[in-house]
Amino acid sequence: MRKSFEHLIWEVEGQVAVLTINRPEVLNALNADVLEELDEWSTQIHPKLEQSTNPIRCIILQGAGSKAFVAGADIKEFKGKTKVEAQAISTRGQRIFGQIEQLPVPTVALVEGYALGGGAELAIACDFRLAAPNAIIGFPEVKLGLIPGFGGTVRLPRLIGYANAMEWMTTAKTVTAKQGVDVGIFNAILEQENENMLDQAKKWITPLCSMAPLAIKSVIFAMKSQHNTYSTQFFEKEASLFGTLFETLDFEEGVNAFLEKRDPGFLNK
Ligand code: CO8
Repeated sequence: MRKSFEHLIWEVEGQVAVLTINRPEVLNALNADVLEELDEWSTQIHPKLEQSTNPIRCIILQGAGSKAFVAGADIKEFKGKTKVEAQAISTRGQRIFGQIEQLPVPTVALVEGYALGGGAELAIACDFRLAAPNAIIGFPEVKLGLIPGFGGTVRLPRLIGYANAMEWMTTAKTVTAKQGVDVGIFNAILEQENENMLDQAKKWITPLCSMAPLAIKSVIFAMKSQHNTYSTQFFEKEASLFGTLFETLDFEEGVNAFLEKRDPGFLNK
């Protein structure tokens, strides 16, 4: 595997590996380069994790800094994209997040600060989600005249139920750590004030790392094979609708409003 990435930090310490998305100046937003690196990383790490000599028992995914896990896809790269290009990016992101979802060891998203849009979609492609006290998770795409495009419309309803998912994605609702635990999107809140979040996350996964590795793999495999019975048509529909919205005036207005730091005025066009 590539020794170093530009925007990803990959560290293995004993049984636990940590992948850090490292663009804190833009709240770890996923631009084309980050997606490329996530694609490379997830493709290359999978066969290594399958090997019986592999020491890694759990992977923690986090964002650099305490302000954000990932604040979504990089909105600054949206401008000027055609419907076809946007659909292709959506399809690619869906595939990459699918690769992450299919990794053969447990994955844990450590959510400090914002996990929004594509960031929330990355978190829900992981097996577990741990919330820092400042965690905020949600799907604000409709504020940009968009919908989730990296599998969110498919995965979220399975995780928090149809009605909740519908409400979140149509109202851009975001929830706190406590609300997120109540609805089941977060497994736990890391609440020790004097200890950093990563150390607490490592403690949380200790039971996972001490169980029989082959049994854990089998649980994951059994659960994922029933949970991931998504129809490819669902993803295709999401990507197609996502792309189509790129040709609307509401999308143009939503993105301009974000970039100009003002509220959007939508036209229904
Ligand atoms: N993309 C690009 N830049 C971002 C993003 C983002 N998603 N989020 C934050 N930033 C940048 C800001 O522009 C700002 O940069 P600058 O200093 O140059 O102005 C910097 O990060 C710090 O952010 P703020 O100043 O805005 O920090 P605040 O604390 O005031 O606000 C928020 C934090 C609430 C998180 C705010 O930044 C925000 O609303 N961000 C956008 C969140 C969002 O809408 N995410 C969803 C994006 S759409 C998506 O993810 C779809 C997934 C499928 C994509 C398919 C691709 C084609």
